Amino acid sequence: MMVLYGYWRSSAAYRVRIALNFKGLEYESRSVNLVTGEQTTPDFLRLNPGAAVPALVLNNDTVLTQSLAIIDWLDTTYPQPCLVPECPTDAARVRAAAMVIACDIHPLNNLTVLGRLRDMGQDEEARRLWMCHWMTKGLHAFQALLPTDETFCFSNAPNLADTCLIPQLFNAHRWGCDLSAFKRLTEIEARCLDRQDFANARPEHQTDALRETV
Ligand SMILES: N[C@@H](CCC(=O)N[C@@H](CS)C(=O)NCC(=O)O)C(=O)O
Repeated sequence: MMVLYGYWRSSAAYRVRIALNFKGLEYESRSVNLVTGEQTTPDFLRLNPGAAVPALVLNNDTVLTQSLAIIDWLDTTYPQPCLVPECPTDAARVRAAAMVIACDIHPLNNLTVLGRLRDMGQDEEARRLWMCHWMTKGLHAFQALLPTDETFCFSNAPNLADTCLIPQLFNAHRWGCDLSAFKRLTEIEARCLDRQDFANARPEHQTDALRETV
């Protein structure tokens, strides 16, 4: 069985959990506690020298890293149901939206960035404002890329864009960002979280969350 190294609150790992569930694939979850620094232990660095989750270990022991690369591999290897449309133009539009989140917002909001801000003397509220600033900017761009008349981000079924959006909104709620300008996105969120595949991937339903929050 494939093994997913993740952490309940990691939005990048959440993307991969959604993709695995969406495709109905079984996997074993192993938790890497980012708060205690397990991502920097020699054992984990052998899996991902980038010291970040997710990492997916395949049945033949190949290790895949980077959430978008993992999802791309899943979509190529298990094409149905698809996460990226076949038409190259549609695919590029969906990937562009996903990249607003994974490449534009996420690197500025990472744990290492937050740690650096703290070390530079920024207090909790300043760090919260930093997080919300980049999320709000990115979510405006993301929302503007979407058609306005679809049930999910780009069509009547979720795809890669929804797979990235839902974890990003989890982060936005967690940091108390004002989402009043993103009605279309929060409506999509409600529809996604009504589905079993997305709901089962939710951070609060992961075993490491249950361990940490009791
Ligand atoms: N671009 C990477 C980002 C991975 C990443 O930064 N993961 C975060 C959790 S969401 C992490 O493990 N951070 C560890 C740290 O900052 O020390 C991906 O999409 O997989």
